[in-house]
Amino acid sequence: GKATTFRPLSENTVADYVQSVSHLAKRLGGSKQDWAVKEVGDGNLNFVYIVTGASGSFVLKQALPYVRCVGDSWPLSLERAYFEVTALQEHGKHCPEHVPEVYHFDHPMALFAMRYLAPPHIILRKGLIAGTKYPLLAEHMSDYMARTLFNTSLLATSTTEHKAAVAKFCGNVELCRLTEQVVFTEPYMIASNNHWTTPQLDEDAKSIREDDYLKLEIASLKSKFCEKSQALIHGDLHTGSVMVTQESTQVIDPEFAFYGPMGFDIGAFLGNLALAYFSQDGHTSDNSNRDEYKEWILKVLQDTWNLFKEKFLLLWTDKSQRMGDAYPAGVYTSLETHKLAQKIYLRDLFEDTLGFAGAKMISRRIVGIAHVEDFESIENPELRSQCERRALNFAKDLLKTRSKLASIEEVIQLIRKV
Ligand code: ADP
Ligand code: SR1
Ligand code: MG
Ligand code: MG
Ligand code: MG
Repeated sequence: GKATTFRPLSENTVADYVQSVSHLAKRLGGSKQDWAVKEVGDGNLNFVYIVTGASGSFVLKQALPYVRCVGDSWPLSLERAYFEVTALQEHGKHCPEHVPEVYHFDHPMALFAMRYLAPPHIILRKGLIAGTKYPLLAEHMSDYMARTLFNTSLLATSTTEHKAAVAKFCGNVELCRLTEQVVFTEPYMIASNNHWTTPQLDEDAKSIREDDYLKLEIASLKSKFCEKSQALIHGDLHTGSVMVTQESTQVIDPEFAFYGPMGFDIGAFLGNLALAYFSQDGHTSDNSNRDEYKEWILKVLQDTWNLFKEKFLLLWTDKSQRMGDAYPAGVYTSLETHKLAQKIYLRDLFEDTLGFAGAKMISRRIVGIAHVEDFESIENPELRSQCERRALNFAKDLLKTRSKLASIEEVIQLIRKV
């Protein structure tokens, strides 16, 4: 029967577990002997199994009480599975087109089952490394971010609802603290988790640890990350958390979800696009010219922000959607005040977005603990470090000049200048 205490599964025991949950077994069809189980987890934290039967399939994801890529020396709460499921369901309510459906949740086992995103779905980061274009990417990601962020903010909800939701997600403190540690703290000090392409980037890493102005920018972003309960954010929205085909875009892996600043999600996505851009020169060994592809990445970056802004404002302008306590209709009666409020809100959000984009790029991805395949797959360390240095310099510029950047087009100009 169903377990009531935690037990880690393996490829060998998943089928027994599934057999004990009749609605899951039914989804697969046939019986246990016909089911195929394959562990495919390539993330840093969890175990992911694809389970297929005669007439159906699903993905089963289980959290273990530690960080997978480090081992049991770094314990991590099993409750992350609960927060991941809760966020998938909440975001799925607002944006079912871009969030996989959850079929099953077993709280004591810290596991859940969801829709299997079958091939040709591929992790976006891998598609970007391969040089594949996704024509609907900006349209879909702007849709996902505008709807999930707007609808979980005080622009759409009452303070009663909002406070209850904030309180619930405060329980995800261990994952928030992991981000505080690896994004906002360790890259700016000597820490055993840090690593980089050495010796090429030794001086670059040192200059980050000695840049007082940069550290103060990071301190204010860290405060914002910890204090600003603006919306239910995904919390780990890099290009490894998005699966794509030419027609479909699906956002997975919101285990870091909590009520935080919207700019942390938008910045994570845009920052990771910028990392993909700077890594392209390391992926020309197949003699493919990536110049046109680099332009496409910049276009996605630009379109994603501009479409996000347009869609977010459209939601805010629609009276039937504007039920939140932040701007009571009785107070903001004139169209002019309403427009001014929107302008200021989006201006602040843009600045947060650029700050978090820079912080994410620097931190884990170049000098911190968790690097990205975009750069790691460049075998030649000279070439890799040149790409990484440009990304690092852009990120630093972004952090320091963001308050003066008036549009995403100016950000693109900055990228081109590095
Ligand atoms: P982690 O939390 O460890 O990062 P992820 O949720 O990112 O785990 O999943 C790890 C990998 O498993 C993904 O990169 C993807 O290849 C695969 N995966 C996860 N969810 C699905 C899904 N619903 N359908 C197909 N593959 C999936
Ligand atoms: C131990 S740091 C692991 C990183 O991988 C997760 O997906 C998050 O991005 C986290 O920062
Ligand atoms: Mg992941
Ligand atoms: Mg749509
Ligand atoms: Mg994860």
